[in-house]
Amino acid sequence: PFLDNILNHDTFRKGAVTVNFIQNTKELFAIKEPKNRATKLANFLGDIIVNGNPDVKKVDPTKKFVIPKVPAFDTSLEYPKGTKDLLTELGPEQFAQWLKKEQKIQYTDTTMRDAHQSLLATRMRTFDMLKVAEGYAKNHPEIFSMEVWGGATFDVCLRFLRENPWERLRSLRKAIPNILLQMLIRGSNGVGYTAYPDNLIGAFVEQSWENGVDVFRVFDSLNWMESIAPCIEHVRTRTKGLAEGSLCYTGDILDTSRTKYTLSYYIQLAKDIENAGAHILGIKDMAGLLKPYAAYELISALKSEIKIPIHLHTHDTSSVQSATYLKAIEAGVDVVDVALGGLSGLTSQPNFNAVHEMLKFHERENPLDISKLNEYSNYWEAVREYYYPFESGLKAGTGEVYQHEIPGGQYSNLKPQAAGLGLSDRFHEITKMYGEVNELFGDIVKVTPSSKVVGDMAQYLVSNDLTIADVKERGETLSFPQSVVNLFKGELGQPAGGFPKDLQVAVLKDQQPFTNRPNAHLEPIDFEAEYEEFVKLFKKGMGRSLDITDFISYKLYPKVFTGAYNHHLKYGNVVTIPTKNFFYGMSPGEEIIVQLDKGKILLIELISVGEANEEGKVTVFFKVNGQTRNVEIQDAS
Ligand code: 3PY
Ligand code: ZN
Repeated sequence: PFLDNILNHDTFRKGAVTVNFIQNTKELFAIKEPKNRATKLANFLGDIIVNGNPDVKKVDPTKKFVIPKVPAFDTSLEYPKGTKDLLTELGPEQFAQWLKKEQKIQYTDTTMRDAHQSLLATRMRTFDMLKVAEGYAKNHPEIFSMEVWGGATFDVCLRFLRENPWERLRSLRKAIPNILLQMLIRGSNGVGYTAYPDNLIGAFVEQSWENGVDVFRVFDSLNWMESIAPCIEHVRTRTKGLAEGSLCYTGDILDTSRTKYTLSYYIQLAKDIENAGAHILGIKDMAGLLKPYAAYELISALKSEIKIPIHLHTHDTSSVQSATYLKAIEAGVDVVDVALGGLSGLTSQPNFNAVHEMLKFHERENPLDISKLNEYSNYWEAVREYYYPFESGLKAGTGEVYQHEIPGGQYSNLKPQAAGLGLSDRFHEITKMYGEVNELFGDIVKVTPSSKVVGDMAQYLVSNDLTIADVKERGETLSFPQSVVNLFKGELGQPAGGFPKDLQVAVLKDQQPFTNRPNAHLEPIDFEAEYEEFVKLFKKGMGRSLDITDFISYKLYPKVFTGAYNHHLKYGNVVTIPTKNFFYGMSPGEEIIVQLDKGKILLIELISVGEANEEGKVTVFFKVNGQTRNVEIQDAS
């Protein structure tokens, strides 16, 4: 590039070069940004081609992909008005009243968050979402909300996809200005696995709103109001969005032998959530345990006990959850969560397209353009193929879920985790043990992060050939996984009825548990001073200046953020690489288009891949926008 700069410089071309030309001409040393970016991306692709994507553990060389067909839409068409416009017009309180009065059943589309979190280990890339976001929002303005952010997506974006989650949010907001965007937030645990200082959660909520979130589904993994209420308060005071305070449903209210999570337990919790200022009540059935008749009873009771509208979320792990929706709709639920056909069912949400058709000619029908909805389902069905290494392998609904109670979002992660421990062939032992560990822990609510603790314990026991009886008999001699120690110490809050005392002593040994809010033990963030430190630490930027959202990412996930930052310095912004190439590289002769910015594209063709030299370096030959570009990649094998 330096030589190019000299050759192309006006002074040089005019033949007016003097002795000090190089020394005095600063711009010769500037490497042009796009070229630099192109080189970085070529290095990234070269690395994937030579070494594979480290996140893909097994490649099927016979796998064929079909090109996903993006449903047509009129780009010049203005966005039809939707719920986002209504929220802006009415404000959150009146919006909630509108929702409550609305006769039509309302739909939240979870395709871009929970659906892929639950089926594909959260790996869906922004690239595939943006291809359809605008068209979808223009074709289906009747949708209540789209869940597109939060939960595990934040962590996975940075850790595995090397994307900036905030950039994902901003791009989706831009493409979907008319429909409410929704996120999932784990109360005091934010989008992480542990409690954070209150003022960090407050800033996170505020920035989420500023960057595009409208509906905040707030829950706590132990249904602990002391974690839910402060988060609702952040939404109410720092945003103009909707606080959807949520109760997590577990157990079975119809089973009179189970006396912990009863109908009256849920009614009390719902009242507490309403009193904490929620605009909407969420019922978060994360494992898909809410059976149809139980749903009828629960929703009917809540409808008469609370005033705010009710939003129901479930997972179709058993495959009977459309029936649950039917009964819930009959009982007057206001909104249900569904996923587009191609990414629905099993551990994901019930099928949007099918639920829509189920309600055709019903008095609460909310008619949408079904043929277009089917086209979008087909799009996701094709896109899903790119993510085949992340499928959980579950092929049919399972009645076992009522015994193990594993959340849908955890199920697809548990399999690779078990494989990582060399326990693939003992997976069903782990799921059975998961249920037994839950009993041992006193029957707790299991959802991120408490569900992870139960999973860790189940895997620990199976991999060490230990039983529940062993823990009961000689727990004090065992050294438990760190997450179990943290749970029993009170770091995730307090479960209903407290922890089983004997087990708590065995787990904690000589440590003392606490019973107040874990946040009370955390120093608040000193935003001014720590931000300054942060800017110094990451002063190279990422081709842009870092801002408060980057700082928040760093405070939530310091190591993961640093990894993503270093990846960015080395390879640039990889969000624009097509998914097939991001995971599987390129084949010789293949040409791809990479959109850098609006109107700026790179045409990248892989010419050939050389042999490794004595140092194990492989030269990969590309043509980038017609010019040959070679990169040297260290073969890691
Ligand atoms: C999450 O917290 O990520 C969940 O989806 C819980 O169900
Ligand atoms: Zn869920």
